[in-house]
Amino acid sequence: MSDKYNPQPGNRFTFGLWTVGNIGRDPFGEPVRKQLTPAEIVYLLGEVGAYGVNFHDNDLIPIDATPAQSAQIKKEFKKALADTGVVVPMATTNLFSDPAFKDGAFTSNDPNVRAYALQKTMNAIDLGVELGASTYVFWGGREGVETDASKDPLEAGKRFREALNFLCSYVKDQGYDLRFALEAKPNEPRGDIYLSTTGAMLGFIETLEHSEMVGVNPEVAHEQMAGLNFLHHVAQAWDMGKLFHIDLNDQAFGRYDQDFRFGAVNLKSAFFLVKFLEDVGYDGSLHFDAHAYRTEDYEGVKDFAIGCMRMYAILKEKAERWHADAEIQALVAAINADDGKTDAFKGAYSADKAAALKSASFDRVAMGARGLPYERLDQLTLELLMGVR
Ligand code: DIG
Ligand code: MN
Ligand code: MN
Repeated sequence: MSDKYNPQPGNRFTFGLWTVGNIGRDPFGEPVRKQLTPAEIVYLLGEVGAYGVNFHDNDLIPIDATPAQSAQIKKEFKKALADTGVVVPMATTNLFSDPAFKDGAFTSNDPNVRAYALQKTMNAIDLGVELGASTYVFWGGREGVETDASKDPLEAGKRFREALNFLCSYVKDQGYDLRFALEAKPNEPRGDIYLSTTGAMLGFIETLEHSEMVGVNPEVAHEQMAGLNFLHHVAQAWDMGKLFHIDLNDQAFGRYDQDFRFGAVNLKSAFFLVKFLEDVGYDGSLHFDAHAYRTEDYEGVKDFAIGCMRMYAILKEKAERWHADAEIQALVAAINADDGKTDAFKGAYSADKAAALKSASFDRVAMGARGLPYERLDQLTLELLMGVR
């Protein structure tokens, strides 16, 4: 399938090395695909038409690599970037795989682990900036507990804040053009992960010394696995000027973190998300933090990657058609009609407005009796999505 929905030059679609490079290991099974090198993954992304590639430090440089091995890997990776034109918009640190982080990194009860996590992150920030990253993601996969007997949540929050304040200062001290994006998840791999939703992250960011350089990286699956409306979290982040990055994928409610192909489960919510991002003019990376089914070979992995990008392009066109659909727009106008009777009360508070409002009369019964055509609007929206209008 190659048509106008396949990725076009100038797209902002990105994939992590760990996504299309996922070898299919799961808690109940061994890998099903051979490990590709970082350079081979870049060539694969170039072949499918992606704009960018992201990485955890150890996706690129193994934690036990020698300096010579590290130099060779970077040399091959940089050549692949140059050969394909694929760029590196985002980098992040793996603070969740090594056993040292089994009880967290920045929130670990062991001060040596906390210090090591800072050291590892500074080195990973240096690596990300060297390769072109302008956004740095923090996903605290191990920052949590299985039992609250093990850690004081207040102390854990203070440790996390201290680490981020230190790292923000490091970035400013180095003169890096880099912004931090915090990624929430409610659980997995820990029984409970601190700062479990994007909303919690937004509140936490306001407590940081350099909050202006810290935003969020919401992930579809991470709000949906908790049964939350992902769009509402993204809208709140955008409203606060904090939508610095976004992880697109899909997820069935009440399941482990499935990281499915974008739009593969919740087509309707994917549509409203794409419509929102396009309506507000979000111009950051469209990062597919997802991976192919374990059943796939690498041709199937390419199908997965193309499918993610095609789905976004198709839903973007559907959003344009939604805005151009006369019947839909007539309903939207009717829903938002304003008879002007409350104009005197709008805007900032004043004592006069309050007095006038307190003496105003409202027809409560008529307001309650008014029919709202949401069934028809939703049906028309779905019929547009299904291609019958
Ligand atoms: C999982 O959703 C996390 C890790 O893959 C990574 O740290 C982050 C970057 O998008 N997402
Ligand atoms: Mn995920
Ligand atoms: Mn993610």
